[in-house]
Amino acid sequence: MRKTPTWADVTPKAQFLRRREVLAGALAVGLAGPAAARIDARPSPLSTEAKPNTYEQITSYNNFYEFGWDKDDPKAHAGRMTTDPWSVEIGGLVERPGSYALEDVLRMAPLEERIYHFRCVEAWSMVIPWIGLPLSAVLDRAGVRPGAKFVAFETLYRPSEMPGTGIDWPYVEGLRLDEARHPLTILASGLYGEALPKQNGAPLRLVVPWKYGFKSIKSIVKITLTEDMPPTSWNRLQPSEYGFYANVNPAVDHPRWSQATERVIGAGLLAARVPTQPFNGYADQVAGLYQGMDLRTFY
Ligand SMILES: Nc1nc2c(c(=O)[nH]1)N[C@H]1C(S)=C(S)[C@@H](COP(=O)(O)O)O[C@H]1N2
Ligand SMILES: [Mo]
Repeated sequence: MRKTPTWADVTPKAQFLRRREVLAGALAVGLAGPAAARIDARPSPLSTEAKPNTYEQITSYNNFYEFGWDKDDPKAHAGRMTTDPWSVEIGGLVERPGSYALEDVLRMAPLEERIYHFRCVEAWSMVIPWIGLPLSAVLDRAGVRPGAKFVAFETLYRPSEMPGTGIDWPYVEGLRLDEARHPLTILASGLYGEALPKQNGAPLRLVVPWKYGFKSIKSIVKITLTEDMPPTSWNRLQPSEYGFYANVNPAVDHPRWSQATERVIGAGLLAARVPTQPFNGYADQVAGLYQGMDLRTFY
């Protein structure tokens, strides 16, 4: 049987060494429970200074439609999804296509700076302390071939463990290659120093903090480099409402609601909504990717 990834695989090395004294043996991520597993590693310089939401908030208010339409469905039902063993098939326009075991994917980047505190936004917003690695490191390891322009992602499709209906599964998403290579684009394998909870997309999910939440596809089993723009689930379902790019843009209303403000999860139900920032506050880093594009047309 394949070995469960250890702290050494998913947390910065110094942090791992410090924690080893504390945990005294409870090294396997799968064995360390929520209470045992908090770490306060130094976050990547890409991180926001804002205070992260609580573990409880991050893991009980989710969208993962394979498990139902309500925000509490993923926590209630994702537990039945088997995530070990796990492998990711990397293919298309790459030099080294193949099926990569999760542990090998997690080792594709150095262990420093694995903690990223990123804002995520939808009609609501949270700050989440992810553990992850740059997607670019994985793309480099697979060897992107000339001609590749997009990266397509696919979620596990296993109806026996996924009771959700209403979408043409599997969930698929995509990024332009330069978006995929941007240092803010990570593959997350954990949060708050623990292996990723299933409702958040265990064992490996995308995080693209300047885009609306739905781009950040969960429980990834397939990554394919393509020449053509790949299909995406929400665009396929409702093309007039969801485009390929899905950059956070408060100036453009969704056809059925304003996108100008967000409810900050944890601020209290009576707290005023706050203005949503262009590119979710990451404009300085990513606006250049879209220079010359009309972001009202390419939404
Ligand atoms: N496979 C899959 N990935 C998914 C989804 C989904 O339904 N299935 N929902 C998306 C949506 S709409 C959002 S807002 C985010 C939510 O991520 P979170 O629950 O970790 O906050 O996951 C995205 N990734
Ligand atoms: Mo979403």
